[in-house]
Amino acid sequence: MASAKSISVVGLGYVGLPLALLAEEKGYQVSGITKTKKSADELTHKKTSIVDRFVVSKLKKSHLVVSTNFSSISASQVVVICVPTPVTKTHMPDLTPLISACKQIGRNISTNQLIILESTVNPGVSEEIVIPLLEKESGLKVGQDFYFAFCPERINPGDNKWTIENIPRVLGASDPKSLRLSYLFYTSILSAPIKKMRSIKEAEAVKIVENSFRDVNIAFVNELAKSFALLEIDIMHVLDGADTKPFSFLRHNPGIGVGGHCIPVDPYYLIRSMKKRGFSHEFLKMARKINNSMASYAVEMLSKTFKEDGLSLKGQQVGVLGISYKPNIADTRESPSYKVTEELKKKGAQVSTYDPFVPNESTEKTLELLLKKSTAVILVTAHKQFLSITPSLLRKHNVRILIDGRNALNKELFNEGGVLYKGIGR
Ligand code: SAJ
Repeated sequence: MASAKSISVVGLGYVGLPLALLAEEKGYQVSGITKTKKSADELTHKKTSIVDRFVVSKLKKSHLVVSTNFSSISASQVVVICVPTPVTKTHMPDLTPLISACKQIGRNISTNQLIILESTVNPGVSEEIVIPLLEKESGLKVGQDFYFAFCPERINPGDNKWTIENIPRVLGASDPKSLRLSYLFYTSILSAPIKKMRSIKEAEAVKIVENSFRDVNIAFVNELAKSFALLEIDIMHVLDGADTKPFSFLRHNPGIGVGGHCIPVDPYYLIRSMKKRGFSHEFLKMARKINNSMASYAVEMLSKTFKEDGLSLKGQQVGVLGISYKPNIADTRESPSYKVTEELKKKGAQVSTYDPFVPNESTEKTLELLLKKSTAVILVTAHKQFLSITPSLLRKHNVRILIDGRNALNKELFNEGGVLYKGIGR
């Protein structure tokens, strides 16, 4: 790759855009390919909804050429595929964006090119779907005419410590030359260590394992939260205690649900692909069930709290604080806020929403306007702005109940301040 001068990045979202900007910073000529003319124009005019510090600063100075046209690929030595691999509403892996990109790439591959897949897929997809598609469309043979590697992305949106440049990576390839070329490419742009796996399948499995690990650990504390609530034990205090153990305990926190494009999605890739092979991932499925139950658990908690006052949730004005899935970013994918809103409406509540990072989906323009309209609020996303909410602010607007879906606020302060506080497991 030392001789490589130009690369193409297919898919310029949370994964592709930082990669394209980093490669440009390292001296590559980069052409970006995106799905719609609208997003191509926005990026060409240096506009993006991604709030990542690296992206915002680099995009302004970049000479990135962005189009929807795949023909630019033939002039690149390296093509990196970073298209989304979501799941459908019924949690089935949705490979259509990947398949459509591979068809177009296959039609534009030139010999000796290195094709790298970064999108998360379950073990086997590269060799059973992606490579055959590239070979079929191009008439070329992997390992001889072109080269292929899989390097799962590990972007952590909003994280300024672990960035695209310093997060360690794993790499798997279909043959020694593909492994060598892809290793050379990544070492030319990353400062982080790169672990060479023995096969593509192993590299595909690494990503699924690390995100399923997180999902099951979150489900573990979510189940504990439900049980400790009945024991009137504050789970956050218990986790503070467990966290004093300097080894073999990795803290996770209970919450109102698991959102994002990775954690709630990746386990389904393994669940679905292994079901086809006759194996049932009971543990992963149970973890998904527990995490998906937290939104209705929080709404049920609110309903019970009104009932304790002889009131019904039906007809109440409830404010939902936060739409995005994670604090201080605008990404709403798989956010539990949608389930919370749906469950509230099912129980007859009038719902207002406010998220400073997602104004176009918020029903209220400001926090004050939401509080004015609400008798109770549910915090779904621990945005910085919400951490400064005080009992007096809620009382000023006659908000009497606070469901803290992220255990982000001070329980004692609100209870002593005349607002009924309920957390998740506290
Ligand atoms: N969540 C909990 N409890 C926790 C941690 C997270 O309920 O203890 C919820 C969050 O509120 C959010 C969801 O889970 O709704 C996902 O949170 P996340 O911090 O895992 O955020 P992501 O989706 O940005 O995860 C990324 C992932 N990075 C990649 O997939 C490349 C993930 O692998 C990382 O582990 C994670 O960042 C991280 O460590 O922060």
